[in-house]
Amino acid sequence: MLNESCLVKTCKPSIMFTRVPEVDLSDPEAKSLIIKASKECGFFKVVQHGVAFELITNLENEVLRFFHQPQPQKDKVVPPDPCGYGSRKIGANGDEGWLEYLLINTNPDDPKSLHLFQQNPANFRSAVEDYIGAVKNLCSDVLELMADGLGVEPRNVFSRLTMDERSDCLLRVNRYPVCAELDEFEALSEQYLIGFGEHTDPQIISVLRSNNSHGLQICLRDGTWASIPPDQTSFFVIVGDLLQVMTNGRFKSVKHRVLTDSTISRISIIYFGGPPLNENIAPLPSLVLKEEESLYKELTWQEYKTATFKSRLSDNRLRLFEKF
Ligand code: GA4
Repeated sequence: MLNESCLVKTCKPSIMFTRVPEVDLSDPEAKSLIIKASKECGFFKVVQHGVAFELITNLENEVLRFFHQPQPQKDKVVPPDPCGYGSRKIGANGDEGWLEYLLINTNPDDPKSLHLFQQNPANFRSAVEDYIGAVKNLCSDVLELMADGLGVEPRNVFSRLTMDERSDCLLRVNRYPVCAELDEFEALSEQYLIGFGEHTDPQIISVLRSNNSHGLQICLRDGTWASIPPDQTSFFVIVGDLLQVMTNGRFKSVKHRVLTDSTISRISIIYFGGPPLNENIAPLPSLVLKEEESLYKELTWQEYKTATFKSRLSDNRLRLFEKF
């Protein structure tokens, strides 16, 4: 049965965002395009990214094999706290969505990752590790272009935070099943099923890849929801809360959500680049110009993360950092 709390009323059709900023990483203009997109919508697409398609399809196949197992087999993985296998419930504070997922700490020695890997064939572990290795570098390249484009030094001012061996990064794999009852329900009620409710990502940046399914939407600055056309060969970069703070509000962490695709199951794989837990996060002094004020106070990632995991998905968590 469809759960009413997952349904959202939205106007149909929501606008298709045909002008998604696109950045070719081999283009000398890449850094200025990234800066423009991060300021205007906190979201862009990366093409010519250098990640082998084979790494992506390998992981997608392993993930599908995992999700297609019988439910009791999947339930042998630890429940999400926050890492583990989860279904419908998102976080610990009452949010729900039409999905099942795996949340994995990118440090393979994390006890919960080990547990997950022990439950699954060796191929699963190597597919996860190879993918993380490649996307971690992509994340670092993008963060270095951001520093270059903003003119801040050193060049690794952002990327060192996600490349440290103590960096707190996550890999999330979501499967949004097709809902058979949805077509009829949509037609009757003009309501849509929420796969993953609106939220901003708390980390520095998130790097997302999905199969050829629809569903991802971002909230534009005027408050309209815009659907992102699928592109299974590219990555989408999402600016997170910590980057909004470090750039003193120049970059915007973008609100996004997923509505269920009524024709094919959606698989998305997201790498969340976060800093070490004890890292102090505050606006970079070189980005607080003389005539400007620092908009945010300093917090450690541990403090912000603890508060985040106590919040509801749609809460405005950045308020915790705000000075005024
Ligand atoms: C959103 C981004 C990541 O998926 C995530 C999510 C986390 C979770 O699924 O446990 C949270 C959500 C996310 C923000 C608010 C809290 C925590 C669910 C939730 C209700 C893994 C993350 O880091 O924050």
